[in-house]
Amino acid sequence: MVNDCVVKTSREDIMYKKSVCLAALLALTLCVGTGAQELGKGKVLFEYWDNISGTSVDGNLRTSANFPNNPTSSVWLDKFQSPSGRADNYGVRGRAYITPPETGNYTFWVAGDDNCQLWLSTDDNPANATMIAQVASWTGVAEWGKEAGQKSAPQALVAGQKYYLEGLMKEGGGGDSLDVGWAGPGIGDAATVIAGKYCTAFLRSPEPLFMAQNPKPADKAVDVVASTFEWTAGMNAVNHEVFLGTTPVLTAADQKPALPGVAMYYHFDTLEPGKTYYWRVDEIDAAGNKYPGNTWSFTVMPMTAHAPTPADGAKDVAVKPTLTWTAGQTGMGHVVYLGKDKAAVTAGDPATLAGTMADAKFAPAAGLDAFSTYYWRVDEIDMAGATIAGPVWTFTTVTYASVLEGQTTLTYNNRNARRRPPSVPCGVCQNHRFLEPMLIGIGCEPLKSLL
Ligand SMILES: [Ca+2]
Ligand SMILES: [Ca+2]
Repeated sequence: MVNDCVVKTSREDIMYKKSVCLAALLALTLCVGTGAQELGKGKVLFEYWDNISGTSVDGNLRTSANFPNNPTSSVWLDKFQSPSGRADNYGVRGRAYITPPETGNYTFWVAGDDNCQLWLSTDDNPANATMIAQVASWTGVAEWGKEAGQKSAPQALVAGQKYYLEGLMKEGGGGDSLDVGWAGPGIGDAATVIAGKYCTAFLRSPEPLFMAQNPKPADKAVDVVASTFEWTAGMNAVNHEVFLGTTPVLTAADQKPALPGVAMYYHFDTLEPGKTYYWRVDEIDAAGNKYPGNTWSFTVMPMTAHAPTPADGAKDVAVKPTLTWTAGQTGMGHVVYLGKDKAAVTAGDPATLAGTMADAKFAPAAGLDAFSTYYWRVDEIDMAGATIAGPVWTFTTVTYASVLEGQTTLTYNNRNARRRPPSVPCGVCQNHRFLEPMLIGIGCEPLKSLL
Protein backbone atom coordinates (compact mmCIF):
# COMPACT_ATOMS: atom_id res chain seq x y z
CA MET A 1 0.00 0.00 0.00
CA VAL A 2 1.35 3.38 -0.94
CA ASN A 3 -0.05 6.62 0.29
CA ASP A 4 1.01 10.23 0.15
CA CYS A 5 1.57 12.34 3.19
CA VAL A 6 0.67 15.94 2.47
CA VAL A 7 2.14 18.85 4.34
CA LYS A 8 0.17 22.03 4.13
CA THR A 9 0.69 25.55 5.42
CA SER A 10 -0.92 28.86 4.73
CA ARG A 11 0.92 31.10 2.31
CA GLU A 12 1.74 33.66 5.01
CA ASP A 13 3.42 31.05 7.14
CA ILE A 14 5.90 29.94 4.52
CA MET A 15 8.99 31.73 5.64
CA TYR A 16 8.31 31.99 9.32
CA LYS A 17 6.39 29.09 10.68
CA LYS A 18 6.02 26.04 8.55
CA SER A 19 3.87 23.19 9.56
CA VAL A 20 4.42 19.72 8.33
CA CYS A 21 1.81 17.02 8.33
CA LEU A 22 3.42 13.72 8.99
CA ALA A 23 0.55 11.46 8.14
CA ALA A 24 -3.09 11.89 7.52
CA LEU A 25 -5.27 9.94 9.88
CA LEU A 26 -6.69 8.16 6.87
CA ALA A 27 -3.30 6.83 5.91
CA LEU A 28 -2.77 5.66 9.45
CA THR A 29 -6.08 3.81 9.45
CA LEU A 30 -5.47 2.17 6.09
CA CYS A 31 -2.06 0.93 7.07
CA VAL A 32 -2.84 -0.61 10.44
CA GLY A 33 -3.02 -4.36 10.31
CA THR A 34 -0.74 -4.95 7.35
CA GLY A 35 2.42 -5.51 9.35
CA ALA A 36 1.54 -8.74 11.11
CA GLN A 37 2.35 -11.26 8.38
CA GLU A 38 5.74 -12.01 6.89
CA LEU A 39 7.08 -9.09 4.90
CA GLY A 40 6.79 -9.71 1.18
CA LYS A 41 4.60 -12.78 1.52
CA GLY A 42 2.64 -13.42 -1.68
CA LYS A 43 4.74 -10.96 -3.68
CA VAL A 44 7.52 -10.86 -6.27
CA LEU A 45 9.93 -7.92 -6.37
CA PHE A 46 10.34 -6.45 -9.85
CA GLU A 47 13.06 -3.87 -10.44
CA TYR A 48 13.18 -1.85 -13.64
CA TRP A 49 16.11 -0.09 -15.30
CA ASP A 50 14.87 2.41 -17.86
CA ASN A 51 16.63 4.01 -20.85
CA ILE A 52 19.00 1.17 -21.68
CA SER A 53 19.06 0.11 -25.32
CA GLY A 54 19.82 -3.36 -26.67
CA THR A 55 18.30 -6.78 -26.12
CA SER A 56 21.05 -8.62 -24.21
CA VAL A 57 20.80 -9.34 -20.47
CA ASP A 58 24.54 -9.86 -20.13
CA GLY A 59 25.67 -7.33 -22.73
CA ASN A 60 23.28 -4.46 -22.02
CA LEU A 61 21.54 -4.81 -18.65
CA ARG A 62 24.36 -6.22 -16.53
CA THR A 63 26.84 -3.71 -17.97
CA SER A 64 24.70 -0.70 -17.02
CA ALA A 65 26.25 1.50 -14.34
CA ASN A 66 22.94 1.43 -12.49
CA PHE A 67 22.75 -2.37 -12.36
CA PRO A 68 22.21 -4.03 -9.96
CA ASN A 69 21.80 -1.57 -7.10
CA ASN A 70 20.17 1.49 -8.64
CA PRO A 71 16.98 0.58 -10.51
CA THR A 72 14.84 3.36 -11.92
CA SER A 73 11.81 1.98 -10.12
CA SER A 74 10.63 -1.13 -8.35
CA VAL A 75 7.34 -2.70 -7.36
CA TRP A 76 5.86 -5.79 -5.73
CA LEU A 77 3.57 -7.82 -7.98
CA ASP A 78 1.24 -10.70 -7.21
CA LYS A 79 2.80 -13.27 -9.52
CA PHE A 80 6.10 -14.00 -11.27
CA GLN A 81 5.14 -12.06 -14.38
CA SER A 82 6.01 -8.51 -15.41
CA PRO A 83 3.31 -6.62 -17.32
CA SER A 84 3.69 -6.75 -21.11
CA GLY A 85 3.85 -3.64 -23.28
CA ARG A 86 5.41 -1.57 -20.49
CA ALA A 87 8.00 0.37 -22.53
CA ASP A 88 11.00 0.10 -24.85
CA ASN A 89 14.68 0.11 -23.94
CA TYR A 90 14.53 -1.19 -20.39
CA GLY A 91 15.67 -4.13 -18.31
CA VAL A 92 13.80 -5.93 -15.57
CA ARG A 93 14.72 -8.30 -12.78
CA GLY A 94 12.12 -10.31 -10.84
CA ARG A 95 13.23 -11.73 -7.47
CA ALA A 96 11.42 -13.93 -4.97
CA TYR A 97 11.79 -16.94 -2.72
CA ILE A 98 9.53 -19.70 -3.90
CA THR A 99 8.14 -22.34 -1.57
CA PRO A 100 7.05 -25.56 -3.35
CA PRO A 101 3.82 -27.09 -2.04
CA GLU A 102 5.13 -30.67 -2.26
CA THR A 103 8.44 -32.49 -2.43
CA GLY A 104 9.42 -33.67 -5.90
CA ASN A 105 10.76 -32.65 -9.28
CA TYR A 106 9.66 -29.31 -10.65
CA THR A 107 10.26 -28.00 -14.16
CA PHE A 108 10.65 -24.26 -14.78
CA TRP A 109 10.11 -22.16 -17.91
CA VAL A 110 10.95 -18.59 -18.81
CA ALA A 111 9.21 -16.66 -21.60
CA GLY A 112 9.69 -13.06 -22.60
CA ASP A 113 10.55 -10.34 -25.05
CA ASP A 114 13.43 -9.78 -25.63
CA ASN A 115 16.27 -11.93 -24.14
CA CYS A 116 15.56 -13.59 -20.78
CA GLN A 117 17.42 -15.56 -18.11
CA LEU A 118 16.09 -17.65 -15.23
CA TRP A 119 18.24 -18.43 -12.20
CA LEU A 120 17.37 -20.85 -9.38
CA SER A 121 19.29 -21.34 -6.15
CA THR A 122 19.72 -24.61 -4.27
CA ASP A 123 18.48 -22.75 -1.18
CA ASP A 124 17.51 -19.24 -0.11
CA ASN A 125 20.93 -17.79 -0.91
CA PRO A 126 21.09 -15.84 -4.20
CA ALA A 127 24.81 -16.63 -4.39
CA ASN A 128 23.99 -20.28 -5.02
CA ALA A 129 21.77 -19.58 -8.03
CA THR A 130 22.61 -21.00 -11.46
CA MET A 131 20.95 -20.30 -14.76
CA ILE A 132 18.42 -23.02 -15.54
CA ALA A 133 16.61 -21.56 -18.58
CA GLN A 134 16.80 -18.68 -21.03
CA VAL A 135 15.24 -16.98 -24.04
CA ALA A 136 17.86 -16.25 -26.70
CA SER A 137 15.65 -14.08 -28.91
CA TRP A 138 12.08 -13.40 -27.82
CA THR A 139 8.74 -15.13 -27.31
CA GLY A 140 5.14 -14.08 -26.99
CA VAL A 141 3.57 -13.59 -23.56
CA ALA A 142 3.68 -16.93 -21.70
CA GLU A 143 4.72 -18.67 -24.92
CA TRP A 144 6.62 -21.52 -23.29
CA GLY A 145 7.56 -23.67 -26.29
CA LYS A 146 9.27 -21.41 -28.80
CA GLU A 147 12.90 -22.14 -27.88
CA ALA A 148 14.36 -25.34 -26.42
CA GLY A 149 16.32 -23.39 -23.82
CA GLN A 150 13.19 -21.93 -22.24
CA LYS A 151 12.57 -25.16 -20.28
CA SER A 152 14.74 -26.23 -17.35
CA ALA A 153 15.90 -29.69 -16.42
CA PRO A 154 13.88 -31.25 -13.56
CA GLN A 155 14.70 -29.55 -10.24
CA ALA A 156 14.35 -31.59 -7.04
CA LEU A 157 12.71 -29.37 -4.42
CA VAL A 158 11.56 -29.99 -0.86
CA ALA A 159 8.12 -28.92 0.35
CA GLY A 160 8.14 -25.89 2.61
CA GLN A 161 11.75 -24.96 1.80
CA LYS A 162 12.56 -21.57 0.35
CA TYR A 163 14.44 -21.29 -2.93
CA TYR A 164 15.70 -18.04 -4.38
CA LEU A 165 14.44 -17.53 -7.96
CA GLU A 166 15.47 -14.69 -10.26
CA GLY A 167 14.19 -13.82 -13.75
CA LEU A 168 15.80 -11.21 -15.98
CA MET A 169 14.74 -9.68 -19.27
CA LYS A 170 16.20 -7.04 -21.56
CA GLU A 171 13.78 -5.22 -23.84
CA GLY A 172 14.98 -3.36 -26.91
CA GLY A 173 11.88 -2.38 -28.84
CA GLY A 174 8.49 -3.68 -29.89
CA GLY A 175 6.73 -6.09 -27.58
CA ASP A 176 8.08 -6.69 -24.07
CA SER A 177 7.25 -9.17 -21.34
CA LEU A 178 8.75 -11.50 -18.74
CA ASP A 179 6.97 -14.61 -17.52
CA VAL A 180 8.23 -17.37 -15.23
CA GLY A 181 6.28 -20.62 -15.11
CA TRP A 182 6.58 -24.00 -13.47
CA ALA A 183 5.00 -27.46 -13.34
CA GLY A 184 5.28 -30.25 -10.79
CA PRO A 185 3.59 -31.85 -7.78
CA GLY A 186 0.78 -29.71 -6.46
CA ILE A 187 0.93 -27.46 -9.50
CA GLY A 188 0.09 -29.65 -12.50
CA ASP A 189 1.76 -30.94 -15.63
CA ALA A 190 1.38 -27.81 -17.76
CA ALA A 191 3.59 -24.75 -17.48
CA THR A 192 1.81 -22.24 -15.27
CA VAL A 193 2.90 -18.73 -14.26
CA ILE A 194 4.14 -18.98 -10.65
CA ALA A 195 1.38 -17.59 -8.43
CA GLY A 196 2.07 -15.19 -5.60
CA LYS A 197 0.97 -17.66 -2.95
CA TYR A 198 4.17 -19.64 -3.59
CA CYS A 199 6.33 -16.50 -3.47
CA THR A 200 7.90 -14.16 -0.93
CA ALA A 201 9.45 -10.99 -2.31
CA PHE A 202 13.20 -10.64 -2.02
CA LEU A 203 13.98 -7.84 0.45
CA ARG A 204 16.81 -5.45 -0.29
CA SER A 205 18.81 -3.89 2.50
CA PRO A 206 17.50 -1.35 3.09
CA GLU A 207 14.29 -2.00 1.17
CA PRO A 208 13.46 1.22 -0.73
CA LEU A 209 9.79 0.30 -0.92
CA PHE A 210 9.62 0.62 2.88
CA MET A 211 11.27 4.03 2.84
CA ALA A 212 9.81 7.48 2.24
CA GLN A 213 10.14 8.29 -1.46
CA ASN A 214 9.49 11.03 -4.03
CA PRO A 215 9.96 14.23 -2.03
CA LYS A 216 8.14 17.30 -3.23
CA PRO A 217 9.74 19.76 -3.68
CA ALA A 218 12.23 17.44 -5.37
CA ASP A 219 15.54 16.74 -3.71
CA LYS A 220 17.97 19.67 -4.18
CA ALA A 221 15.18 21.99 -5.36
CA VAL A 222 16.05 25.67 -5.41
CA ASP A 223 13.87 28.77 -5.19
CA VAL A 224 11.42 26.86 -3.06
CA VAL A 225 8.34 28.81 -2.05
CA ALA A 226 5.95 25.87 -2.07
CA SER A 227 3.49 25.75 0.76
CA THR A 228 3.21 21.98 0.57
CA PHE A 229 5.82 19.40 1.47
CA GLU A 230 4.98 15.89 0.39
CA TRP A 231 6.44 12.45 0.05
CA THR A 232 5.22 9.02 -0.87
CA ALA A 233 4.96 6.96 2.28
CA GLY A 234 6.85 3.72 2.54
CA MET A 235 4.88 0.52 2.10
CA ASN A 236 3.45 -0.59 5.49
CA ALA A 237 4.28 2.74 7.14
CA VAL A 238 1.90 3.66 9.94
CA ASN A 239 3.97 6.45 11.42
CA HIS A 240 6.56 8.93 10.27
CA GLU A 241 9.38 10.79 11.94
CA VAL A 242 10.48 14.02 10.27
CA PHE A 243 13.84 15.65 10.68
CA LEU A 244 14.79 19.12 9.47
CA GLY A 245 18.12 20.86 9.83
CA THR A 246 20.67 23.08 8.17
CA THR A 247 23.44 20.50 7.81
CA PRO A 248 23.36 17.24 5.83
CA VAL A 249 23.86 15.19 8.99
CA LEU A 250 20.54 15.18 10.79
CA THR A 251 20.55 14.16 14.44
CA ALA A 252 17.95 13.49 17.10
CA ALA A 253 18.06 17.21 17.88
CA ASP A 254 16.65 17.88 14.41
CA GLN A 255 13.57 15.72 14.88
CA LYS A 256 10.32 17.63 14.79
CA PRO A 257 7.96 16.86 17.64
CA ALA A 258 4.41 15.84 16.83
CA LEU A 259 1.53 18.02 17.77
CA PRO A 260 -1.07 16.36 19.95
CA GLY A 261 -4.21 15.12 18.29
CA VAL A 262 -5.15 13.17 15.22
CA ALA A 263 -3.89 15.75 12.71
CA MET A 264 -0.26 14.81 13.44
CA TYR A 265 1.16 18.14 12.36
CA TYR A 266 4.70 19.16 12.97
CA HIS A 267 5.98 22.71 13.13
CA PHE A 268 9.10 23.55 11.23
CA ASP A 269 11.27 26.28 12.62
CA THR A 270 11.67 29.55 10.77
CA LEU A 271 12.70 28.95 7.19
CA GLU A 272 15.13 31.62 6.18
CA PRO A 273 15.03 33.00 2.63
CA GLY A 274 18.07 31.89 0.66
CA LYS A 275 19.02 29.17 3.12
CA THR A 276 19.50 25.49 2.27
CA TYR A 277 17.72 22.97 4.48
CA TYR A 278 18.04 19.22 4.80
CA TRP A 279 15.18 16.91 5.73
CA ARG A 280 14.48 13.24 6.16
CA VAL A 281 11.46 11.08 6.87
CA ASP A 282 11.87 7.84 8.76
CA GLU A 283 9.03 5.39 8.22
CA ILE A 284 7.78 3.11 10.97
CA ASP A 285 5.66 0.04 10.40
CA ALA A 286 3.03 -1.52 12.63
CA ALA A 287 5.59 -3.82 14.23
CA GLY A 288 7.69 -0.80 15.19
CA ASN A 289 10.42 -1.40 12.62
CA LYS A 290 12.03 1.84 11.51
CA TYR A 291 13.14 2.50 7.93
CA PRO A 292 15.36 5.59 7.85
CA GLY A 293 14.86 7.72 4.76
CA ASN A 294 17.38 9.35 2.50
CA THR A 295 18.36 12.90 3.34
CA TRP A 296 16.86 15.43 0.94
CA SER A 297 17.57 19.13 0.63
CA PHE A 298 15.94 22.27 -0.67
CA THR A 299 16.87 25.93 -0.82
CA VAL A 300 14.35 28.59 0.05
CA MET A 301 13.93 31.31 -2.54
CA PRO A 302 15.82 34.47 -1.50
CA MET A 303 14.08 37.82 -1.15
CA THR A 304 16.82 39.39 -3.24
CA ALA A 305 17.51 39.12 -6.96
CA HIS A 306 19.75 36.10 -7.55
CA ALA A 307 21.11 33.63 -10.11
CA PRO A 308 22.50 36.33 -12.45
CA THR A 309 23.46 35.79 -16.08
CA PRO A 310 26.25 36.44 -16.83
CA ALA A 311 27.29 34.70 -13.65
CA ASP A 312 29.06 36.77 -11.04
CA GLY A 313 32.73 37.00 -12.06
CA ALA A 314 32.11 35.92 -15.66
CA LYS A 315 34.76 36.70 -18.28
CA ASP A 316 34.56 37.40 -22.01
CA VAL A 317 31.02 38.69 -21.85
CA ALA A 318 29.71 40.05 -25.15
CA VAL A 319 29.55 43.82 -25.49
CA LYS A 320 25.82 43.69 -26.15
CA PRO A 321 24.68 41.36 -23.41
CA THR A 322 21.24 40.73 -22.06
CA LEU A 323 21.52 40.66 -18.29
CA THR A 324 19.06 38.36 -16.56
CA TRP A 325 18.42 37.19 -13.02
CA THR A 326 15.86 35.38 -10.96
CA ALA A 327 13.56 37.73 -9.10
CA GLY A 328 13.31 37.64 -5.33
CA GLN A 329 10.29 36.08 -3.66
CA THR A 330 8.23 39.25 -3.59
CA GLY A 331 9.88 41.19 -6.43
CA MET A 332 7.35 42.97 -8.63
CA GLY A 333 9.79 45.41 -10.28
CA HIS A 334 13.56 45.51 -10.66
CA VAL A 335 15.80 48.54 -10.35
CA VAL A 336 19.05 48.01 -12.23
CA TYR A 337 22.36 49.76 -11.56
CA LEU A 338 25.25 49.23 -13.96
CA GLY A 339 28.67 50.84 -14.23
CA LYS A 340 32.42 50.46 -14.05
CA ASP A 341 32.72 52.06 -10.61
CA LYS A 342 32.01 49.46 -7.97
CA ALA A 343 31.54 52.04 -5.21
CA ALA A 344 29.04 53.98 -7.28
CA VAL A 345 27.00 50.87 -8.08
CA THR A 346 27.14 49.78 -4.45
CA ALA A 347 25.94 53.21 -3.33
CA GLY A 348 23.17 53.31 -5.91
CA ASP A 349 24.67 56.44 -7.50
CA PRO A 350 22.06 57.86 -9.93
CA ALA A 351 24.76 57.96 -12.59
CA THR A 352 24.71 54.17 -12.62
CA LEU A 353 20.92 53.82 -12.61
CA ALA A 354 19.90 51.95 -15.74
CA GLY A 355 16.18 51.99 -15.02
CA THR A 356 13.34 49.98 -13.53
CA MET A 357 12.51 46.80 -15.37
CA ALA A 358 9.15 45.05 -15.34
CA ASP A 359 10.77 41.75 -16.30
CA ALA A 360 13.89 40.22 -14.82
CA LYS A 361 16.17 41.24 -17.67
CA PHE A 362 18.02 44.25 -19.02
CA ALA A 363 19.87 44.76 -22.32
CA PRO A 364 21.99 47.95 -22.41
CA ALA A 365 20.83 49.62 -25.63
CA ALA A 366 24.15 51.30 -26.39
CA GLY A 367 26.20 48.23 -25.67
CA LEU A 368 29.22 48.08 -23.40
CA ASP A 369 32.93 48.72 -23.81
CA ALA A 370 35.19 45.79 -24.45
CA PHE A 371 38.15 45.09 -22.15
CA SER A 372 36.17 46.44 -19.23
CA THR A 373 35.06 45.27 -15.83
CA TYR A 374 31.47 46.15 -15.01
CA TYR A 375 29.53 46.03 -11.76
CA TRP A 376 25.79 45.68 -11.53
CA ARG A 377 23.08 45.31 -9.00
CA VAL A 378 19.35 44.66 -9.04
CA ASP A 379 17.09 45.93 -6.27
CA GLU A 380 13.74 44.21 -5.99
CA ILE A 381 10.63 46.28 -5.41
CA ASP A 382 7.82 44.48 -3.62
CA MET A 383 4.09 45.09 -3.90
CA ALA A 384 4.17 47.63 -1.08
CA GLY A 385 6.92 49.56 -2.86
CA ALA A 386 9.66 48.55 -0.45
CA THR A 387 13.16 48.07 -1.87
CA ILE A 388 15.18 44.94 -1.23
CA ALA A 389 18.75 45.72 -2.27
CA GLY A 390 20.56 42.99 -4.16
CA PRO A 391 24.23 41.99 -4.06
CA VAL A 392 26.74 43.67 -6.37
CA TRP A 393 27.81 41.37 -9.20
CA THR A 394 30.63 41.82 -11.68
CA PHE A 395 31.66 40.66 -15.12
CA THR A 396 34.36 41.47 -17.64
CA THR A 397 33.70 42.05 -21.31
CA VAL A 398 35.57 40.33 -24.12
CA THR A 399 39.34 40.66 -24.03
CA TYR A 400 40.21 39.25 -27.42
CA ALA A 401 38.68 38.81 -30.81
CA SER A 402 37.91 35.39 -32.08
CA VAL A 403 36.37 34.37 -35.35
CA LEU A 404 33.81 31.83 -36.34
CA GLU A 405 35.04 28.64 -37.90
CA GLY A 406 35.33 29.14 -41.65
CA GLN A 407 34.80 32.89 -41.40
CA THR A 408 36.84 34.92 -43.95
CA THR A 409 35.94 38.56 -43.28
CA LEU A 410 35.46 40.74 -40.25
CA THR A 411 33.85 44.18 -39.90
CA TYR A 412 36.14 46.86 -38.56
CA ASN A 413 34.71 49.74 -36.54
CA ASN A 414 36.95 52.80 -36.32
CA ARG A 415 34.91 54.58 -33.68
CA ASN A 416 35.51 51.88 -31.12
CA ALA A 417 39.00 51.12 -32.25
CA ARG A 418 40.18 54.66 -31.49
CA ARG A 419 39.69 54.04 -27.79
CA ARG A 420 41.93 51.02 -27.72
CA PRO A 421 45.46 50.10 -28.55
CA PRO A 422 45.95 49.97 -32.32
CA SER A 423 46.88 46.32 -32.21
CA VAL A 424 45.65 43.87 -29.65
CA PRO A 425 46.88 40.31 -29.90
CA CYS A 426 44.31 37.63 -30.18
CA GLY A 427 44.11 35.67 -26.96
CA VAL A 428 44.27 32.42 -28.82
CA CYS A 429 46.71 32.72 -31.69
CA GLN A 430 48.40 36.04 -30.85
CA ASN A 431 48.26 37.33 -34.39
CA HIS A 432 44.99 39.18 -34.84
CA ARG A 433 44.40 42.87 -34.62
CA PHE A 434 41.57 43.96 -32.39
CA LEU A 435 38.39 44.05 -34.39
CA GLU A 436 34.95 45.43 -33.71
CA PRO A 437 32.23 44.33 -33.33
CA MET A 438 33.48 41.60 -31.04
CA LEU A 439 32.75 38.22 -32.43
CA ILE A 440 32.27 35.31 -30.12
CA GLY A 441 32.93 32.01 -31.76
CA ILE A 442 35.15 29.03 -31.92
CA GLY A 443 38.63 28.62 -33.32
CA CYS A 444 40.92 31.38 -34.44
CA GLU A 445 41.41 31.25 -38.20
CA PRO A 446 44.04 33.75 -39.36
CA LEU A 447 42.51 36.27 -41.74
CA LYS A 448 45.61 37.13 -43.74
CA SER A 449 44.27 40.38 -45.20
CA LEU A 450 43.91 41.80 -41.72
CA LEU A 451 47.23 40.72 -40.20
CA1 LIG B 1 8.38 -2.47 -25.85
CA1 LIG C 1 10.98 -6.44 -27.70
